[in-house]
Amino acid sequence: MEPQFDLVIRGGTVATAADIFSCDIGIAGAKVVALARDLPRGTDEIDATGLLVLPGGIDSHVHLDQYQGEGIVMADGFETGSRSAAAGGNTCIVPYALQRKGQSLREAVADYHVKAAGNSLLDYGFHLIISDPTPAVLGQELPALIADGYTSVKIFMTYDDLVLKDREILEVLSIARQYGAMVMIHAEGYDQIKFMTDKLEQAGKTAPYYHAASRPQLVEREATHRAIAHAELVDVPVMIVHVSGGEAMEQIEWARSKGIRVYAETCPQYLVLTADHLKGLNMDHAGTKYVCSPPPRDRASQEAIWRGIVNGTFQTFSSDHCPFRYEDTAGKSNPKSKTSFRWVPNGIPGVAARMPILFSEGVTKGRISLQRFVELTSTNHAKLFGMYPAKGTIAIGSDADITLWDPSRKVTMTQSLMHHGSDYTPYEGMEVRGWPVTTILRGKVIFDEGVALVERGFGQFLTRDAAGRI
Ligand code: DUC
Ligand code: ZN
Ligand code: ZN
Repeated sequence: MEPQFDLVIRGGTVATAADIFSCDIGIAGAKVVALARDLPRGTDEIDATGLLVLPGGIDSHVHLDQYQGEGIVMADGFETGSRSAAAGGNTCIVPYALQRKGQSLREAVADYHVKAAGNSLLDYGFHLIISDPTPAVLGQELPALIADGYTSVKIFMTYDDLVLKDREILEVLSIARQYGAMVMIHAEGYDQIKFMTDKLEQAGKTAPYYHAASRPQLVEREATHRAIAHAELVDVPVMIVHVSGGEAMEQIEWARSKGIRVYAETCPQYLVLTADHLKGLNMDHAGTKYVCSPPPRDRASQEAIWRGIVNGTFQTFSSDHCPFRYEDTAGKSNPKSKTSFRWVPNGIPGVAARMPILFSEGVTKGRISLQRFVELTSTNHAKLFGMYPAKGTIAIGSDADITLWDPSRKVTMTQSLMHHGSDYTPYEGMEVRGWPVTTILRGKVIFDEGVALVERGFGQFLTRDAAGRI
């Protein structure tokens, strides 16, 4: 008789956001079809004894092959970026499709489909970055794209090429409310950053370290407050992304106490890096390896972020993978970046390091439960971005997107384990305990013990439901 299951994962400890239990998992085709002890043999078998069996990681904040300005090239496209994500225990990523000023939003989406098609190892969707909310974008393109399953957008309160005026933010929020999209907001204020940057440069303070000084926490706090006020006025939920410290958190917590629906994301760099990393071991330019926005802060901020991870202020933990090469004139070492921090491309790689860092610092060190880890790294991403329950859990009928995790493996993180296109990792030398050993997407082992087992193109584009609530 033909086996009933194509794959049985046997003997592991299954953890979802809700539960921890011991059972086998029966997979037929791409789906989980049985959860029970002592399942009959499948065509293939994986012995997961001693391993955790987790929903595949979902990283809802990664940048791949994204336009960054003349002469700058992102270090990962969809192939290397998704491979790095798979190495880090992820099965699904949501990068950005960026609209350039003057460009139609549809055209931007089409461009990013071309970049991704046939390249991604992982399933993927796109958030829409709106930089030019013209009447045509707001009136036709955005509503149509949301209806087509692009149910989230990102908007910026800073950067010359991306910043929206307050009135434009309100208009985008209003469309999101009408059609059920989630708006992710980069909350740092344009004018304050410009003012500080000019003053620092005039004082000759141009080294990478001054990137952090040019956008102190109050810049993030002010913009977070303003973003929340806009959301309150329009009466629509928003997500404040890459929250870096206690000051923005206080705004978010205050808003929640008033019943305003604000979601919040944080990232590994705000747990394990500080602004001192931008000093680059006294080799000035090496500090550019850590330049990202918002910048990493200080120990007190790290503690504040932990508080938010533990107490529920944060719903998602994402990498904000935004990779550039260091030894590259199209990356961190572009000629202008030597003249001032102003020109250093903002972003660091982290899609492979995200889950190991949170597991090790959070679960292994006893700060958070395994269920909370699953919620922060997978389930809540699926819920908020319209992919649940196909993604983000282990349940009968869900996609068999599963990460086998060795909770006791000790690993020293190093560049070669990241499988990304950057020539460095900001987490070089960091010791972690707990590591993803096998990544399974729709029932197929795609990455095992450091080796990719599928070709590029295995990943499928996901149209997503309307933004969810948690
Ligand atoms: N914002 C991001 O979300 N990623 C990298 C740079 C930035 O400003
Ligand atoms: Zn951002
Ligand atoms: Zn980002």
